[in-house]
Amino acid sequence: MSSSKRISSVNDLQKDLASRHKSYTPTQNAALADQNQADFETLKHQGYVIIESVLNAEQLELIRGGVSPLLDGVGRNNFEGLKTQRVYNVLEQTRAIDDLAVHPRVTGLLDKLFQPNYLLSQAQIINILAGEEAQTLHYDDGFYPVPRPRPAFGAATIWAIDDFTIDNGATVVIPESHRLGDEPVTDRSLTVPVIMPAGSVVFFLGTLWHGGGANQSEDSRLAVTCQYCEPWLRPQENFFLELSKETLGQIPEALLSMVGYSIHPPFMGMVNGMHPKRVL
Ligand SMILES: O=C(O)CCC(=O)C(=O)O
Repeated sequence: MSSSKRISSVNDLQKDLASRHKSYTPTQNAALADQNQADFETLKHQGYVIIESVLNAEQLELIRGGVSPLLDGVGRNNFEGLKTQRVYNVLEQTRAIDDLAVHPRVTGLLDKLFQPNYLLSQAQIINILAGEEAQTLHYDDGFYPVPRPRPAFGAATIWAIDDFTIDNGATVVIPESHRLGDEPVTDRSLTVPVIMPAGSVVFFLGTLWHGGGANQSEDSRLAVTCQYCEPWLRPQENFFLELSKETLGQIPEALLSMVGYSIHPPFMGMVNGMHPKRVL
């Protein structure tokens, strides 16, 4: 350590190193800050918030054009969905969803929920085909083995690229279920469908019970999902092995931080005792 400052506690150490590696902080205007605050109030109460019509038709076409060619086989089990197409390792294959992953309506909420330098846990394309059955209800941060009720360690977005309708497989959620204890929830009568027009996003806490809906229509339902977690947890996707240097050179700075090129002070994420961005 080059600093001559005396470190007497871990807290000092955190402040010392964190001051050298600033967190990524997006700039905010007043209107956006008000929207983020209103969204956050709804999120805290319901466990989810629907943010309508964020993307315009042109943006939707660009996303559809980028992700549709990647759609291939269907899921390996009924949880992934035997009539559902899923694309993993999306960031290595297309730039079409970068803006969604770091959208200010999303990061505004993540900034309030998590510590600085929170991480992207995974990104996926989910295309629910006609005839798919309802997915098993679950909550997304359940693989962190800490008893409930507890704060959310993760959060998710599901972006509607097609309209989400009552019968085409719209995500279903159980309002306020983020407060429940450890007892599994299987009662589907508690669920409500997330009906929203294409270009909208539902943001929910990692503790909220939810699932993909049954697709009883004749069309598919295309969505992009990003999950995020606290900066001191292991993300689901191993971006260090997935993302090439070329990709890392192309993605926005906020996303670079989210895929692990950031520090949770003092040391989590370090490479050879230093900030991981030095490797690049
Ligand atoms: O596609 C959806 O609506 C939800 C999917 C989901 O929750 C999951 O696969 O974990």
